[in-house]
Amino acid sequence: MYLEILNSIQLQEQGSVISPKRTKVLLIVLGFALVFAFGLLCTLGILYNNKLGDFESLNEKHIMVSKQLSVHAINSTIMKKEFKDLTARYNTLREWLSFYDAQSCNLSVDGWIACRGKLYLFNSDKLNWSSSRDVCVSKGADLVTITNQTEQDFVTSKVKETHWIGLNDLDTEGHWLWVNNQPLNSLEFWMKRNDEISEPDNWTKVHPDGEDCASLGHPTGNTDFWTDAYCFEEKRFVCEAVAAI
Ligand SMILES: [Ca+2]
Ligand SMILES: [Ca+2]
Repeated sequence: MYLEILNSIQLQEQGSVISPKRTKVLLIVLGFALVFAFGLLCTLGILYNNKLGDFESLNEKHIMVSKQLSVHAINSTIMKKEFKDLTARYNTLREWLSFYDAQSCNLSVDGWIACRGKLYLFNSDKLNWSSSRDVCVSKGADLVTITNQTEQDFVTSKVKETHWIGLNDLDTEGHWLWVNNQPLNSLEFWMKRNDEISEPDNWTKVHPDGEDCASLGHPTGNTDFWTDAYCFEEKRFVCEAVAAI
């Protein structure tokens, strides 16, 4: 715009003599143009400074978050290593305890196995849960209660197929009680399924009452976990007694 005005003046100077009134108008227009251009430059400068401030602020946050992420990554790596070491030590100790049990748990009278102050009887007869319990009680014992990992490892090491244990939710669905009336605590060994419902699933497809008695293992699978099953099913069972019989 400024150049156009100058060109206009030059052309007019070249072509004819400019009147003072016209010159004054042109100077006023030129003045406004300069003021407008200056204002535009100032506005752009202010906008630039604002954007620069925003950028610097974002840059500081970016650096701070990057540092925090680095710290978390380092902490995560350290925790993973600690967890791996802990797992290795746990498995070593667990194997040692199993080995110790294998050496120290001895066959006692009438097929009972003495282990850690308890007596266990692994019955090969197949009975429903209630009758299994009756047999145990008749021997001064009860169905086994499993209260720690070592006991779970010991019991499962002795069975090759599913066995009844002393756990049920016969009175209240989902409220599992041991035969000594102790509720099942957080230590449990229910079978976990990744893509299906885990045990206990109170399966009702075969019988509408669902499954209310716990057993070691599954009729078609391993025995190192628990499943709930129909109490009328006939299975082998494990008796446990605290005192010598
Ligand atoms: Ca149930
Ligand atoms: Ca089940």
